[in-house]
Amino acid sequence: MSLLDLYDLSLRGRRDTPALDVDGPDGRVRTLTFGELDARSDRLARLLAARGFTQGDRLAFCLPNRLAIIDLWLAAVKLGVIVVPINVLYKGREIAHIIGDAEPKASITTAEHAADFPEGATLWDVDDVEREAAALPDGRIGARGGADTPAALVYTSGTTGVAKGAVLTQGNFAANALALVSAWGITSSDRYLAALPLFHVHGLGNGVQSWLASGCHMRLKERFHHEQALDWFEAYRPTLFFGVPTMYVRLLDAPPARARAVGATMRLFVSGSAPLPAQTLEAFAERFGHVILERYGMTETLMNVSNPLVGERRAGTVGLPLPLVAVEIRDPEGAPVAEGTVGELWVRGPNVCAGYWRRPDATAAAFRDGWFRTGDIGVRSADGYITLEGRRSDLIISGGFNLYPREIEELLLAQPGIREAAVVGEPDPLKGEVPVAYLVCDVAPDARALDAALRSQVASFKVPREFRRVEALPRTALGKVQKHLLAGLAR
Ligand code: MCA
Ligand code: AMP
Repeated sequence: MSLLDLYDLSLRGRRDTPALDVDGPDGRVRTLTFGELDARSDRLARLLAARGFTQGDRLAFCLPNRLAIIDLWLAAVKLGVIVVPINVLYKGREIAHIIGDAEPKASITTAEHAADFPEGATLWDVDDVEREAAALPDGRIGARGGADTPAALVYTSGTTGVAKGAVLTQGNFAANALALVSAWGITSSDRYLAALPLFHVHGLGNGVQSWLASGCHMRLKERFHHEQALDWFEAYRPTLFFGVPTMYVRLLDAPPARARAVGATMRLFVSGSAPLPAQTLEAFAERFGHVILERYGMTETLMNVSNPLVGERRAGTVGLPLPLVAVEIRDPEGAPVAEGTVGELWVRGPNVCAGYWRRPDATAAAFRDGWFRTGDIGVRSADGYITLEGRRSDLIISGGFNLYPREIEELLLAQPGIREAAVVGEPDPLKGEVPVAYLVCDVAPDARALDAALRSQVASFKVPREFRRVEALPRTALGKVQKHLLAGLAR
């Protein structure tokens, strides 16, 4: 099945129905129908084709949430072009890696982010592109792809400190959309408030795909602003919201009466990308009158497991496998473990990516006999609920954004006077975890200078909250740093 066939249920089947509200340049809300979105993306597809794009070419974007991302996503699907989303918080070296690896034919961005792109990258200003496309005729062009046609190359921070591109196909996005629409009961009557960034699969793979597959209405916000979020809920009266735990912690600041009123018109709050603390789920239920539905996924697999829409949403668990997704819990040798035994989650299904872009070694290491090794550690209860207990790698998730210590440790080691560095995640009530650095150095670390040096090189969520000096890093006999022992050491 081509993704366009699925989208056409909305783009053509609901042509005259209002589809999307965005903030217009004049500050007023602008409403577009599915038919208008179809025509806009036809025009953009025509422009891309005229500029030489054909099936399999990569088109990168580094943009805050705006209509242009919807246009370019649909245009790319229509042409079989592969979209490469780039986090707007990324700095020069992070962007240079993606551009060097994905080799996009062009990248669409704003003047603000253009300076962070490497020399030689072909950059197109988003406003110029939109203006030029608007002058072209609509009507479908291009080759509609199939289930195996790559649709996106989404970079995930690699354990080695080097991000790898997960090749997500049209079939992956379609399977994920259909699983979520059926599991979460999403219909054309829903109103989805979208504040997750569209450069990650939570916003792009779940939000945008569920919207297009169900033909519901979407209100797109440029980004989540916690001071304004409650006003958005009141103004738009959504029935559906997808967020990371940090957003739910922020929403708990809502005065009780306003929270109840928002809850009264909502149908479903979904949380994912990081663990939702049981206390947050309980406090939210108390305040908004809704039990948040927690689910689990990853960039490489889109969504795997979800608490049920109807039935018990069990705090601290991520629920049961989604339709068409098989989940097994296995031991380090790859053998399935007995029920109630902790092991690594392996998944298989039409949601799992085709592999890593130009990384046969990494692909071979991640897959075995069609199963994908998630690296997440968990346990399944007698009645099938899965609880995540940790990760095989030392991934840190801060506010729903992922970082691997190794990348930051390498940058710290390049700073003068630092002899050894270890970065670990520390619990934080708002962000879930924040990175902190333990340093062996010649003189007391200058936190401000280190902060500034790192901030110029990596996204702000990767910069350690604190720099703590230690005499030595605790190591095993084999020299591996024992990160769990670090917290007691700082002086
Ligand atoms: C955060 N910042 C941003 C954005 N988000 N800047 C521009 N655009 C954004 N979208 C920056 C702020 O400028 C600030 O930078 C810092 O982050 C904290 O911002 P603040 O407003 O204080 O944020 P908050 O209220 O704490 O909320 C943060 C957040 C953000 C909005 C919840 O963490 C977020 O959008 N998280 C979602 C990430 C996500 O979509 N993950 C899914 C990955 P400074 O520090 O310089 O001042 S996909 C995944 O994990 C799998 C597949 C899955 O299961 O979903
Ligand atoms: P990413 O690399 O951005 O795709 O992040 C995927 C990772 O986020 C998964 O491998 C999990 O470790 C984590 N994750 C996603 N959803 C949840 C959840 N509900 N609870 C705990 N961890 C989660």
